[in-house]
Amino acid sequence: MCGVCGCSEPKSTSGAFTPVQKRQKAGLLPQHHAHHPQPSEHHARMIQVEQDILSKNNQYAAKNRAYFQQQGILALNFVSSPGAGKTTLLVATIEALKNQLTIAVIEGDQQTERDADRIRATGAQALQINTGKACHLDALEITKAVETLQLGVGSLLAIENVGNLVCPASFDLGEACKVVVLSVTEGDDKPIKYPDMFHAAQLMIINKMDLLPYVNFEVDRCIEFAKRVNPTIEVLQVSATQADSLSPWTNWILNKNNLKNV
Ligand SMILES: Nc1nc2c(ncn2[C@@H]2O[C@H](COP(=O)(O)OP(=O)(O)O)[C@@H](O)[C@H]2O)c(=O)[nH]1
Ligand SMILES: [Mg+2]
Repeated sequence: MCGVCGCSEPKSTSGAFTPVQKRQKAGLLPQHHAHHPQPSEHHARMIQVEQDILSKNNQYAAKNRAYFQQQGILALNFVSSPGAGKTTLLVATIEALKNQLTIAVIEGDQQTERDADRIRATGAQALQINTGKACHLDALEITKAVETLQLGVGSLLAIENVGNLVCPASFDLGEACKVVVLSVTEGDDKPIKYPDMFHAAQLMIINKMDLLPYVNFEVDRCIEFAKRVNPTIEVLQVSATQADSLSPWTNWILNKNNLKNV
């Protein structure tokens, strides 16, 4: 649960203690405050904090975008729930395109260097950002990562966001577009359950198509749901583990890469 973006305290519906209450009981937070904000006051403050965070983020995102445009770098922000296959897809994409395009990757995970190691095994540059408690990457983290990476003019920068279909939708990183990866094992109703993410994305990749015969997932219904929240969303169907299924996706990238120079 994110401690940064305003979604940090869940409502307890079961009567169980919320995380704040647990920390209060453990003596890690004060139990009593001199001033208890009224719910409306608290809500207004939360909105103000969220607006301040997002406005600051947008300033860094605009700087990133200007830099990417100036350098002819195509930056794509990959979002999905954990395990949808983002890293597998990126590894396969690098293998498929490495003779045509220089690809560098920024990896976002709460902990570990595992995904960056998987990318580096292909020979591509990768920089891991561990977000700790936070459930998304922000634009300043990308600014700093780009200062560390040696991105060539005209290269592709793939940003793998933290696995989460909620918060990364709100954070512009300066990317050309968000690519949402949804695997068939997650259910075809995710676009209407997490509409902000599917609304924010330009492309939905339906992944793990090889598993379609074994799961209850209707591709047409999924696409209809996605278009309900985002009528212009593009859709591709792939299996990241099957290289011969990837050409619609690699063509999409090459086309996007050419468009940025128009
Ligand atoms: N069957 C199948 N498994 C896949 C596919 N893509 C990814 N996986 C598996 O899904 C799991 C999670 O993949 P990963 O790339 O780590 O997901 P991420 O958390 O979105 O980066 C791994 O066990 C992958 O091997 C696919 O197209 N088909
Ligand atoms: Mg990953």
